[in-house]
This record gives sequence, structure tokens and C-alpha cells, in this order.
Amino acid sequence: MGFTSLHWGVYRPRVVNGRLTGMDPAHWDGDPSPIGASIPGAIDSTTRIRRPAVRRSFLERFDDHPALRNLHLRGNEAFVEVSWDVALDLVATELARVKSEHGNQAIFGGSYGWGSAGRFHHAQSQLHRFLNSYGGYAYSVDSYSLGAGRVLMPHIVGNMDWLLGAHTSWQNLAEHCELFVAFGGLPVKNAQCSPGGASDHLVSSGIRQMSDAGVRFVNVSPLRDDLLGPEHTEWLAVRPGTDTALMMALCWVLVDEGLHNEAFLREYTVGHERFIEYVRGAVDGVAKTPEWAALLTDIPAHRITELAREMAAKRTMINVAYSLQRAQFGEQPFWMTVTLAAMLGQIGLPGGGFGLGYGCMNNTGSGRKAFSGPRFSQGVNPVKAFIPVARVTDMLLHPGESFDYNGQRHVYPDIRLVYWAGGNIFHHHQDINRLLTAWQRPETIVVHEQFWTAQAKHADIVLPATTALERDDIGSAASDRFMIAMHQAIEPVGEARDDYAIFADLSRRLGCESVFTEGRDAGQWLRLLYEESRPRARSFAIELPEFEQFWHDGLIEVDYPPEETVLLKAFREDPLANPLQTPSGKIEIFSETIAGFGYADCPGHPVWLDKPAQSLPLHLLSNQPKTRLHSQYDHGSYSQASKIQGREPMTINRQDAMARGICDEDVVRVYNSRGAFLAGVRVSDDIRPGVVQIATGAWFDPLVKGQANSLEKHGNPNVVTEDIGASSLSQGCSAQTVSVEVEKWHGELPAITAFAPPEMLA
Ligand SMILES: Nc1nc2c(c(=O)[nH]1)N[C@H]1C(S)=C(S)[C@@H](COP(=O)(O)OP(=O)(O)OC[C@H]3O[C@@H](n4cnc5c(=O)[nH]c(N)nc54)[C@H](O)[C@@H]3O)O[C@H]1N2
Ligand SMILES: Nc1nc2c(c(=O)[nH]1)N[C@H]1C(S)=C(S)[C@@H](COP(=O)(O)OP(=O)(O)OC[C@H]3O[C@@H](n4cnc5c(=O)[nH]c(N)nc54)[C@H](O)[C@@H]3O)O[C@H]1N2
Ligand SMILES: [Mo]
Repeated sequence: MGFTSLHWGVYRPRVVNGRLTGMDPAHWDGDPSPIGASIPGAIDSTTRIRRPAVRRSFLERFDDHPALRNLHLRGNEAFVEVSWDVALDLVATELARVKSEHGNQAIFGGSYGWGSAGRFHHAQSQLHRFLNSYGGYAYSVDSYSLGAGRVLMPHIVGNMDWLLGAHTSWQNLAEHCELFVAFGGLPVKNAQCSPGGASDHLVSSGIRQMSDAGVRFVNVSPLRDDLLGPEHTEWLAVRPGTDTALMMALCWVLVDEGLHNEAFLREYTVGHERFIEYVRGAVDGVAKTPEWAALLTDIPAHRITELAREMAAKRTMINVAYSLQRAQFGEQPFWMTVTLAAMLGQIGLPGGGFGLGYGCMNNTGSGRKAFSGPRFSQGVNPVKAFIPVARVTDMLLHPGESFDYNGQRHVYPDIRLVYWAGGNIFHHHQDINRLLTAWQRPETIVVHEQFWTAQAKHADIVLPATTALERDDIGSAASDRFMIAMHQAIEPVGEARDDYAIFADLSRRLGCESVFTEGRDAGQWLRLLYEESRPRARSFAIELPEFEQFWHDGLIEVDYPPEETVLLKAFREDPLANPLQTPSGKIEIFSETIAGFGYADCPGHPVWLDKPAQSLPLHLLSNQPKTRLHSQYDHGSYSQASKIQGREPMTINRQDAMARGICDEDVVRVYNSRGAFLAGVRVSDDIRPGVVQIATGAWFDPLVKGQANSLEKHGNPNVVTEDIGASSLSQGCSAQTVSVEVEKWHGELPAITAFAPPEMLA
């Protein structure tokens, strides 16, 4: 039996009599993720989708006008199991109808989501290629992860993917860094994962090496646990959403005490004069002093002053977690991180400068080559209509209306058919109650899923997909150590089929088979994609063996030992020969381009923007779960073991709990004007007062199915988050900016039904 690769690591599946009984972590992995243990038991549980299924009214009224198919019953109606032929005929008929009546731009195929790790059976890529072969689709850009960051960074430093692949390595940090200031911490819980695979977990050991070398860490975060392990760690329990003010005050001290690096600013950046004027208060009459920031951040002014001096005196790495930009005005903390590092003048030096998300993903800082292995071409999309990914509800509610994005105005397409494979919108999107209303608009919703998630339950046609363990694939990710031959471990559960096989059958029905499949089956594709990656590997000085050899050996070590890398080293050494891909070729502390857009919510240099007044007393942080990847395997044993009375745990500060008569292990109702959910309580001193924290990923479980504003009984925070863009620049996800109130739940505890399949008619 060979290996399999998941977004959170490589495992050897253990199979007895055709059943998966265990997942043994790869022997070389010094810090494997326990999430793998969730798969046996969950993979063939009752939550698995076993046959194609169609929503009852959709099937019964298929020949009526689409508006008569009881669209409002999505999420609250029985399904009818049908054969694959019937299901595929329905999907093909609907695609053809919508295409001929409304054109391809009426098909939304954005299909955001992580899916599974293999390079070929990547559901979203399969869907995109299939829809492109059929004339295209309205698409989405950017990500929920880095919505604001992806749009901002090219204006001020460079492309986000390039930056992530070029981070200063852990090894270099251990040797040269003296002070590591981490906004949002360095949460090793997150470093379990990396998109496409995390074959060798290295963040814990990276932190340990630095700690052993005597590096001092500062954890700027509302949660102490965001940085655990190192001996010398200071916790600055910042008020969420105020890091920008803190960084500005650090700059104020640097300028006030003449500690900023004027020579660096002159040679490598543009616009620092205007920014310094702003920080001094020349623009708005407000000097961004430590006293000013202390009121906003709740960090004592003297501590801010001392920290600025220490940062200037030591080799300092400033790290910012993605979470800080997943907020209103989320561009600002990223822009300020770069600006503060530029003021210190250590960018491009060993152990210093800035990091964007050390600890957010395993592979950042690995020092390994950015070679990402085989690639499956998605073809060309002739449709021009798109949305920034987190504007999906707006798109469904407001077809034909315009929106701002990165300096331009665009128009929302009029969507009739939504096709999703490999994502869970009832996990990832904000203000689910608003989404539920929007979700009644499309005439047809098709979903490929493995499990009866809310995404599947709210669809019209549900097609059961295989898991990675039920098919052959190739596992490979940028900056990762191994390429993995993912050997099929078990037979598909029920009648599940590969996304590729499903699309191949649809393309045959729709007359685009030769474009989609090019006459190949999955095995032939794997061989081809592998062979095509060999010349690309060579350009990274990686020699890949013949496919047969690779498949037989089960893995290739593509890059070991990693190199010591320093972010922006070449730029520092020779900024004329190695200019940045910004308009000035330098780091843009002031961006003429962004200033030219005229956005009040994202002007030409970093600014402190006060977020709208908090209407409720507690700031809710919904961060990434330790016990799963997003919503994946919430029904698995590892995630289930973490629940309190069946609900997702929520951490609350002792004072806040006492003031509300709440005890450990209680169930509480968490609410605001948008919605309410139940959660299990963990009382703690390791979260700052005024903040509550719940991980994302508890499967959406409304008390009254299909009804907007019903109580959510399982702990899905997205029923209370706000669905507005980070700014007019990026329109990124802003889930972290939300306030709530919490009260003890006295009522009877409703049973969890999230993992039960919907009512099924034969
Ligand atoms: N409040 C709040 N919301 C957030 C965030 C937050 O911090 N706070 N974080 C955001 C972020 S950063 C992200 S990336 C998103 C993540 O959001 P998603 O990526 O949508 O979440 P997943 O749970 O990974 O959903 C993947 C789905 O694909 C299915 N799947 C897996 N493999 C396959 C396959 O091979 N074929 C098919 N057809 N299906 C498959 C899984 O069963 C699962 O349901 O959430 C975002 N939402
Ligand atoms: N186990 C696991 N790992 C994952 C994922 C997963 O689902 N499970 N998801 C992956 C994905 S898709 C992504 S995008 C990354 C996300 O990486 P991040 O977005 O960085 O992850 P989060 O856990 O949301 O946030 C990290 C910490 O930031 C802190 N924080 C939140 N708001 C603020 C603030 O305003 N100021 C400060 N100083 N701190 C704040 C929170 O306490 C939180 O624990 O994680 C990846 N890693
Ligand atoms: Mo993400």
C-alpha cells in the first residue's frame, strides 16, 4: 500500500478487507497532524453521499418554468435518489437551457473552496476546465484567505504568490533574527496545512530552533495560544482590529527618536515623507503617538515606546497573520507591516524585514523551491464577467448593479445556474442568513460533494464525488519537500465517482468531450501531467525520474535540504538591476496608483481608519480550527472529540463569563442583529477581555431548516459575521470585524442534525 497526500500531510492508509481502518503518518514527518485520524470512520459513515440525488420539487417540476420549482424550499425538502444517467441528463439539460437562453455568463462556476490535495482530481480545476470547454462561466478572483492582501501587495511590493514562495527561511531566522514580533502570533495549529500538501511539518521545529538560539518573541494577539513554545515570549493582548494603530505608534517613536533608517527609505521606497507627515499629525491634526495608540489598542504607551527602541536595536522580523487583513480596512495592517519594516531598514537582510503569514501555512519559510509539480490546464474562459470572491451574495442579490474593485467599476452578472465542486459556501461565506435569501435566486444549483454538508443539502442536483483515497493522483505543492504518488487505497464508497469522470460524461452529452478529455482517461492524464512537469522541474534544478519509477517508488524528494533564503535580498543588493514589479520599482509607502483610485476606505498610504462603532460589547474572532481543515471532517473523530455538549467550543475571558453568569462547559447563545448560534463554553484567562473566539467549520445546522434567521444550533460563526468588503480596493472577506453578545442558554438543547442526511425518497 502506498501513500496518500492531504492538505495537512502525507499518510499511509491502513486497509483491512477493503475498509479503511487507520491513517499512519509518513515516517519522516516529525510533527504530523492528528487531523488524519478523522478519516477512517467518517469516510463511509452515514454522512457520506452514496447515490446521485435530486431535490423533490426540482425533479417533479423539471418540465415547468424554472421559477415554479419551489426554489424557496432549498435546504428544507426531501431528495429523490436517481441513477447516474438520470442525474447527468438533468444537469446537461439545464446547462444547455441556461446557455441558450441566457448565455454562458449566466453560469456561475467560481466554486471557491479547498477541495482535496491531488493535482489532477482537484474539483475546482476540473469544473473550470469543463465549463471552459462548454463556452465559459462567470468566475471569481482572489481568495477568502488573502482577499485584501492579494490586491494590495502588487501595488506596493509584488505579487503575493511570489512573495510567499520567497520568504526568509526558518534556518536563516534561527541564525540571524534576534526579535520576532508576531502580529496575530505564530499559530502552529494553522501550520498543519498548506494548499496542495504539507508533506513535512516544519514550523514547530523552526520555532524551536529560533527559541534555542535565544530569539525573543512578541505575540501581539488577543489570544495567548497564538504563540506557544518559545522560552522568551511576551504576550501583548491587543484589541482586535487595532494593530495598524500600534504599528503607527511604533513608527512615531522611531521618527521621534531618530531611529528610523532614512538611507534605506530613500534608496528603496517611495513616499515615506508623506507618511511621516501623516504619522506626526500634519495631515489630520492627530499625532500617532504611543499615548494615542494606547487608548485604541489597550497596550500601555511605555511598552510601545520600549518595543520600538528594541526593534530598532535588534535584528527584527515583523510577521503579520493573514487574519489581520480578513477585516474591514484589511489592507492597512499589511501595508503598515511593510512600512514599519521599511522604517527599520532591515528588509533584505538576514533574519530581518517582514513576513506575511509565518505560521499560517506550513510551507511558508521552508526555503524550498517554488516548483509546484504537475499542472492541469483549465483552458480558456471567454466570459469576462467576474466577482471578487467574497461578493457572491451581492452578485446573486444585485444582478446588473455595479461594484468597485481595484480601480475599476464592474457589473454583477445575472446568474441562473450555480455549479459548485470542492467548496462549502455554508462554511466559508459571511452572513449566512443573507446568503440563504440569495441562494433562492438561481434557477438551478448543482453540487458535487462527498458528504451531506449544508452545501449539498441546499442544492437541486447532488452528485456524489470520490475522496482522495478512492482514486489515483499526484500530490505536490509549491515549496514542499516531496511529490507523492497517491495510490488508490479503497474502492469508491457507494456509487461515488471522480469529478473528472462526471465531467467527462457531461461533456459527451454536451458535445465538448474532445475538448475536455482530449481522449484521455484519468490514468493517461496523470502520466501526461507528470511528463509535462519534468522540463519545468529541470528549470528549478530538480531532476524527476520516469513516471513508472515515480509511481513504483511512491514518492520523490524534490527538494532537500532546503536552501537558506532571505526575502528581497536581491532587491536590496542591487535595486536597479532587481527592481520590484511596482510602478516605481521600489517599495511603495505612498502609491500614486491607489491614491488615483480616490477610495476613502483605502487612500494612497497607510492610514488609521476607525471602524464603525461596535454596537455590542464582545468582539468575535472566528479563526481557523485546530481539529480540521475548515469544515472538512467536522464529523470525524478528532473534531468530534473537541465539542462541548455537541457544540463547537467558544473561548471567553473569565471576567466576561462571570459578568454573565456563564461557567465552563455551559452552552451559550451568541447573537447580534444578523443571527444567533449556540456554542459550548471554555472559560479562559488566555484570551483578552472583551473578545470571544470560536473556530470556523462547525457544519451549519439551523433549528428550522431552509428558513433565514433561524437559530443555528451547532456553532457556525458565519451566521453573525458581516458580509461587506474589506474596502473598495479589494472587496476582500472581512469576517474578523464583528461584535456580538453572549448569554447562557437555558432552553432545552436541540439535537445536532448537521451530519444526518436529508430525507430521502426512493
Ligand atoms: N468567519 C470566517 N469565515 C471564514 C474564514 C474565517 O477566518 N472566518 N476563513 C475563510 C478562509 S481563509 C477560507 S480558505 C474558506 C474555506 O472554505 P472552503 O474551502 O469552502 O471550506 P472546506 O471545508 O475546505 O470545503 C471544501 C469542501 O470540498 C469538499 N471536497 C473535498 N474534496 C473534494 C473532491 O475531490 N471533490 C468534490 N466534489 N468535493 C470535495 C469537502 O467535502 C468540503 O465540503 O473559509 C473562509 N471563511
Ligand atoms: N488546522 C488548520 N490550519 C489551517 C486552516 C484550517 O482550516 N485548519 N486553514 C488554512 C487557511 S485556508 C488559511 S487562509 C490560514 C489562515 O491563517 P490566519 O488567517 O492567520 O488564521 P486564523 O486562525 O484565522 O488567525 C490567526 C490568529 O490571528 C489572531 N487575530 C485575529 N484577529 C486579529 C487582530 O485583529 N489582531 C491580532 N493581532 N490578531 C488577530 C487570532 O487570535 C487567530 O488565532 O490557515 C490555514 N491553516
Ligand atoms: Mo484560507
